[in-house]
Parts: sequence; structure tokens; C-alpha cells
Amino acid sequence: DMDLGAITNHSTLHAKPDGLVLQYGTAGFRTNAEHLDHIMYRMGLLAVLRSKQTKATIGVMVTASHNPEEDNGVKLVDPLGEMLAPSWEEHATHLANAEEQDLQRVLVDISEIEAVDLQQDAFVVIGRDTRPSGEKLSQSVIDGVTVLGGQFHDYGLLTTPQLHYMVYCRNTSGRYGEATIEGYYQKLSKAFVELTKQASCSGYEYRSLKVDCANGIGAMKLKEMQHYVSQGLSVQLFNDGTKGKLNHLCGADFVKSHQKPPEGMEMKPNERCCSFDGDADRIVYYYWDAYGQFHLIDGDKIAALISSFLKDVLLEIGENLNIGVVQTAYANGSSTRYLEEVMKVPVYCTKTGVKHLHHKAQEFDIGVYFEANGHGTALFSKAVEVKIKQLAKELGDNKGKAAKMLENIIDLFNQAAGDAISDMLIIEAILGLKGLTVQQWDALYMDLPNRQLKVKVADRRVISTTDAERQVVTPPGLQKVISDLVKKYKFSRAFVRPSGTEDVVRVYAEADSQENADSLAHEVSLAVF
Ligand code: 16G
Ligand code: ZN
Repeated sequence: DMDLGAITNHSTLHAKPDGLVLQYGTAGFRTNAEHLDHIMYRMGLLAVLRSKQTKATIGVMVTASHNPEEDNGVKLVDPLGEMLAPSWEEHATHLANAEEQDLQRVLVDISEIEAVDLQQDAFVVIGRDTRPSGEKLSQSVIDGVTVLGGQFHDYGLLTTPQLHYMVYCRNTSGRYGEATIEGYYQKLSKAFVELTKQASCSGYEYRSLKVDCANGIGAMKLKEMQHYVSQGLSVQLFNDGTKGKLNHLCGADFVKSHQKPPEGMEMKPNERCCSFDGDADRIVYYYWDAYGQFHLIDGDKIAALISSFLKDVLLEIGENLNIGVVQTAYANGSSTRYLEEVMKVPVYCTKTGVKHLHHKAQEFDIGVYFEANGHGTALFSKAVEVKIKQLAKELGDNKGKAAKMLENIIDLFNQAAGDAISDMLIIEAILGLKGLTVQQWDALYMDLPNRQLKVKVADRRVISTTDAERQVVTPPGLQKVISDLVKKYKFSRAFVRPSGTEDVVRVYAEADSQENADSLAHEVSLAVF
């Protein structure tokens, strides 16, 4: 049975500040690190219950991704490396907000609702990003795990997708890969090096790439990995954490939302550059052209590159598999049109947040998903993986070569979560195999000018949406106003949604020119206010 006395004793060491209410949001709990100690302890407790219930290893990642350095956060990772199931997000919120004297009762409630067998063993793996608060907060997670009799392995410093990978490996008896950092590097680099060898036959040139690591964990892990892939790629690291502050004026989120290059990076015209975010689960590319214009290549264009490559390879192999691309409302209208009309692949739209895209992508033989902000990956059904492996062995000539190529591409994807390192290697391999420059990739289609704004309102929950956040339901009448505003412009689109991570309403607008996108966004935000 649960040692409830011990839970309470320890709990007073991890006391909840009076009146503090936090919610398990789109990416777990996230706030100033000073308010998180009790959350970490309680998420340790919850991870044990989830592990007992699923009879599997559960992950706990201590990170606040692209938030400022003073913040931290935590999210739980489910058995197949996925985000925590929605019903457990609610448990997490209850547990986080319980006053000390109610803690035991809430734990018992969760155990009863979820039919947790308390006799079952529990195993939890823990990782953290480079935030100064991370080490102590991880220790509080461990306190929570051990007080409930759970066992654990603390990986220490990891990127978020690496922790997802570890969980996935451990719950699939090593079939996916070995659950060590060395295993991760081996799996990815083996696939990458094979691919670049194939590319070199077709005139592949040695590639170099500049990477802005957001002064985060990505720098450390990329340094560790560098020599494994040096045969095919030379990476030059910037914002590696030795000087600047985490996510400060740099990183994928900064570059995407400001549509400008990070500080601390030396860029020459036409050089291929990319940025990771603070926990290395997002990536965007960009370059200056010869006329001094900045070009951003976001998650949408990454999805276009990847899915067109996959489609070509399948054509070569002669396999007719069903590919789907999953986006959110933030996907640039041009990208959706390009995918549907030029590439002829079906495109689906889900609500914002990785778990929604991931879930949808699982419905296809091959599901490619990316958020415009650069988080994404591709998922391959078990049947497809088996089939491709078999074809790679059986087929000769070009078909066999293509199958082998696809086999390596599958291995190179982190199918547990979007992964900046893995995505970077895939993109570099594809560009190399196709002999594409960054400009040629960028020219697949032209982004429609767009603008995002935040609006502070008294209560953002009065806004509810439907149709994957593209239509407002409440307050009544607001959608009609937005629709009428949109009609005033060409190639226009606009939507509003309450943020899942900040106390604001987000406004998105796109139109035929930047001026029009700006004024549409402005008009819509006035309608919200
Ligand atoms: C979180 C999500 C991200 C989403 C963002 C939206 C995960 C792991 N992360 O960072 O996918 O784009 O929230 O934030 O799901 P918003 O709701 O504030 O716009
Ligand atoms: Zn992140």
C-alpha cells in the first residue's frame, strides 16, 4: 500500500505556496522556477501512479522550452514516448493544486478512478534541460518517485526529444533503439552516414551548416554528437551557452516570431543556417539573400520538403502507401495550397499542441506533422516499417536503393517526438540527396505575408473555438465580425484563439501584402478586445 504518512512528511518539505493555482497546459506546467518545487514533487508521485497503471516506464522532463531562463516546467511522457493522456492531465492539475491536507485524498481518488494496482512496480526516467534551477527541481521529482516506492533512472541533462526517445526504447524492449545517450547517437548517426554515402554517388558535396543553439541543451548534445556525423556534415555552433543567456534574443521561437536572425550568429549571404529552441524540440531554417533580405524557412516548408521527398521515394520503390500531412491553423495558406494542389497529398488541420498533431498523424501509413513554429516529425506504421525493411533486402537496382534509403530515413526520424537534432539531420540528408540549395528549397512556394498579435483580455476563456481553432463559437457574433473583416482583403484568412501557455488571446492574420496582413490582424484584435 501507499505509505501515506511518508507522503505527507515529505510533502511538507515541498510545501505548496498558499493560494497558488497552476494548470497542466499544452506543454505541462510552466512558470517561474521559484514556484515549482511542490509541482515537481507531486509530478514524481503522479508519474509513479501512471507507471503502475500502465505497467510501463513513464518519463518526467524538467524544462520550460523557449521560456526565459528564470522559468522552468515539467511534463510527463507516456509509455510510447507520447504526451500524457488527457484524463491524466486533469489529475495532474488536481494534484498540483491540492492543499497539503488534501494531498492523500487526491492521490487515493486518482488511484481509484484509474484503477491503479498499487502493488505493481513503478519505473520513472527523468531528464532536464540546462536551466540553473533544473538540478534541484529534478531532485524533488525523485523525492516524489521514491516516497511512493517507485524506482527511477535520472538521465540528467537531455534534450526533451531524447527523453521521449528513452521512454519509447524502454517500453519496446529495445526494438526501437537502445535507451542510452550513446544508443541515440548510434542509431541516428548510422542512418545519417548511410544516407550521405548514398548521396555522394549522386554528386553529394560536403555540407556545412550554422546552428544557433539558443544557449541551451542542444549545444551540449550537438557537440557530443558532432564526431559521429562529421563524415557527412560539418556543423558550426553559435549561442552554445558559453556566453549568452538561454533563449535570450536567439533560438527558434525568437527567429520565428520576430522573423529575423538571432543575435550572436555570423551570417553571410546565402549561407544555410538554423535555430533550435531551448530544449531542442523545434527547428527553423533561414538565410540572407544577396540583396540583404531575410528568408525564414519554417515548419511548414520543412513538412513540404520531407513529404515531397517521401512521396518521390515511394514512387521509385513502386509502393502506394497513404501519406498524410498534419498542420494547425497557423500553417501558412501557401503551404497548404502547395501540399494539396501541387504535391497532391491530403492535408489535415488539428488544434494547436503537439499531442493533437501526433495523434492525427498516427492514422496514416506515413503521417508527417509539423507546426509552423518548427516542432514536428514523421510517423511510420509498424506495417510500413516491416515492409520497407523487407523490400530493402529483396529488391535490386534502383528500387532496392530507394527502399534502403527510406529504411535509413525511417531510422533517422525520432518517432516519439519532434526533435531538432534528428530533423536537422533529415533535412541535411534530403538536401544532399536531392542536390538542393537552401534557396531552391525556399522557392517551393512563397509564404503569404502574415502577422501574429497578442491581446490581453479580462478572461480569455470567454473565447471558445471549433473547426481546429479556425472558427469562433463564443462570444456570439465575433465570428461574423472576423469573417466580414477577412472579406475586405485578398488571399486573406484570420482567426483568434485563447493561448494554452500565456494569459492572452492570440490573433493570426494573413493576406496578399504585409500591410494588409498587419491591418487585418489589427482590426481583428480590436474586435476581440
Ligand atoms: C506549446 C506546445 C506547442 C504549441 C504552443 C502553443 C507542445 C510540446 N508544445 O509550446 O506545440 O505550438 O504551446 O502555445 O505541445 P500557445 O497555446 O500559447 O499559442
Ligand atoms: Zn521546446
